[in-house]
Amino acid sequence: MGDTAARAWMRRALQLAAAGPWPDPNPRVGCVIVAPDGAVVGEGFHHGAGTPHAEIEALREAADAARGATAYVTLEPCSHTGRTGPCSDALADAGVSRVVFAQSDPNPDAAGGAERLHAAGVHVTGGVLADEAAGINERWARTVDLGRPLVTWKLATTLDGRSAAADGSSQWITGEAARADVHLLRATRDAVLVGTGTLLADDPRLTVRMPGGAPALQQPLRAVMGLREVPSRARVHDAPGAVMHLETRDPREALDLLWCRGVRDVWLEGGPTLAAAFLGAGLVDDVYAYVAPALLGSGAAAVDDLGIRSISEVRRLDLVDVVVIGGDVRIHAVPAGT
Ligand code: AOF
Ligand code: ZN
Repeated sequence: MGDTAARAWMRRALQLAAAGPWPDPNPRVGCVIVAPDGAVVGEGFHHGAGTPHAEIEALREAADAARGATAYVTLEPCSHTGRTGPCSDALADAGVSRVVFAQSDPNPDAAGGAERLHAAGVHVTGGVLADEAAGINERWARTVDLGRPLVTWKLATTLDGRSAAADGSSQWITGEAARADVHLLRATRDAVLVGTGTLLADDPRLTVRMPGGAPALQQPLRAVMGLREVPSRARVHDAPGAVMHLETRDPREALDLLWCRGVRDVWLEGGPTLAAAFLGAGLVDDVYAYVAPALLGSGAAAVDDLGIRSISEVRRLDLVDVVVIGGDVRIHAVPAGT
């Protein structure tokens, strides 16, 4: 089998994988089953946690034609019984004679499928387009490594670093285009998190509202953390769907509760207290700062005291990109060294 052909089939499997959902507790995986005469007999991709794995979808379509065929899978077929059974056994039982996969499974519970297939007499080749496959599941792999959801902190400030005026009023520091951009980014996450302080002060809805009033494909979970009560009249209850109240002040505990609920990519819009708690605990993975060319001269910063007393202790971040949005600037940065 030529490497070029294997890569071409793997590209098709990667296209299928990309149709899967993110954020999700599971990775995005695609599978193509090809008969010895070069005919595609089955295709599938993983539709998210709790649904059949990509290989199972493709095997169902292939039925008897899987016998003697080659399966191209973007992730090493699993060896474990989780929400679904081991794909390595299903491939071997269906009589697939060769399995080509891209990325080894970084999840230690599921890894080992390659050896299992090999032991069952199936020819196995790994590492074909491994970097491309890893690329589409980069955020997923980081959540597996960290054992917690990723956290993106969003802040809006004036040029002089103020997020609220001296009287506490804080709405509309940035312009409409920047606010629309926030909604687009919120839509790429599976939870929006604020503290009870922000909830009581700003009464946010925490929903995704698309430009022009277009319906959002999916609304992130609305989550509020803190020990104060969430008033039943709060606007966060206006939209359909659940509001999760995380009754803790501990960011790690809040993330554990979200993780158990299947959340993997959190959009943090809390006020200065919550921001300081997450930053202080090293639990911020991405920062989006919207900076308006405006001055307040007094008022609160976006983050409370981080305990830094000297410039030698300054917390540096690596710049990812800077974009002008309407009359404001958006800076994306990540903690140095990530
Ligand atoms: C595969 N094919 O399409 C996917 C795999 O809880 P489960 O049973 O869905 O298992 C989830 C784990 O299986 C997930 O963490 C990852 O290691 C692997 N995902 N494996 O063979 C697939 N989605
Ligand atoms: Zn599987």
